[in-house]
Amino acid sequence: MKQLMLDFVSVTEAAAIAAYPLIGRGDKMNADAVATKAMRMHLNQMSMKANVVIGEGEMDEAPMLYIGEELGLGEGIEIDIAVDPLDGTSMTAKGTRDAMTVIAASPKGTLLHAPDMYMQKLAVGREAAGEVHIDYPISKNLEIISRAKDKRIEDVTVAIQDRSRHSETIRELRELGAKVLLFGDGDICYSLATAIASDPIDLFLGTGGAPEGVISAVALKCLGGDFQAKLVPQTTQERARCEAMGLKNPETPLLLQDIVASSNCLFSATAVTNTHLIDGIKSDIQGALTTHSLLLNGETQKMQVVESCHPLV
Ligand code: VTB
Repeated sequence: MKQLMLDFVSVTEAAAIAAYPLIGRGDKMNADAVATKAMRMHLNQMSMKANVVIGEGEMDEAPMLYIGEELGLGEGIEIDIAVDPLDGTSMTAKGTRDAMTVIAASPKGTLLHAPDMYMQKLAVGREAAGEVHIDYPISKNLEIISRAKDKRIEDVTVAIQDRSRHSETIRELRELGAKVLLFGDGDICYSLATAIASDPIDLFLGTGGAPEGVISAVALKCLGGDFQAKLVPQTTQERARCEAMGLKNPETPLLLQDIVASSNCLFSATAVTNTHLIDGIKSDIQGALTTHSLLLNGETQKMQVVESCHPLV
């Protein structure tokens, strides 16, 4: 896995560079298409046998990087990958913050194979890992975090996506005294922030995309944090898709080990616009680009911030 790390950074860098010209152009479909194409092209040049376990929808819905797609040169290490070519198609289109390209990988058979649908999520850093539970009342999880991090509940910061589906949770968090950081989009960035010691976010809660959830789980695993989830099928078709993938009771809590069963996992993200964690792509006067990526390795639990200067082409 370690040998694939730099290749994975190149994959997310290539996708981010492809999306860069589309910042602020109002065309989220095209931003997604170019990032996906670049990611797929690079993945197919890598010496590996990879299978997309969760990604851009299913084969009939998405032309590329769909669930079940085989990638790589078909030789060498066999891995599962979870992709979100652009966690932030709408942020890229609108020119707003927190858009990044993302990929996560783990040895074959160790990543959750799930449909692309909504997922309820919870993430915390190392201190409260294994202590919190997605089924506990919010008050209990806040107390656990407050004790584990030796801070008052008034000083616990919870990141949650600014959506009406979260209004009850937001109200409850405020009533309990926690600080609520509302963000527009891009929940991978905010969930992994819980495991970065210098970041003020202590807890991430909310319902968002399942691919983003599986990718976040890999990031939290790499950082020694915790991530728990429950799939939230909205229709009978979505429920049937869960069953077809072997998830008979989709609402059963998925603990970190159920989502990522190996610590030999990798995560790479490259910022397109400025994000909560790393800077977006910068261009010099001639148009040469500098990218910033977060590279995580579960085996060493090391976090690297990679700044790359790309030559003009
Ligand atoms: C979620 C979240 C993503 O879009 O999927 C969200 O996981 C979609 O939420 O990170 P809505 O359906 O309410 O728009 C992102 O924020 C960005 O892709």
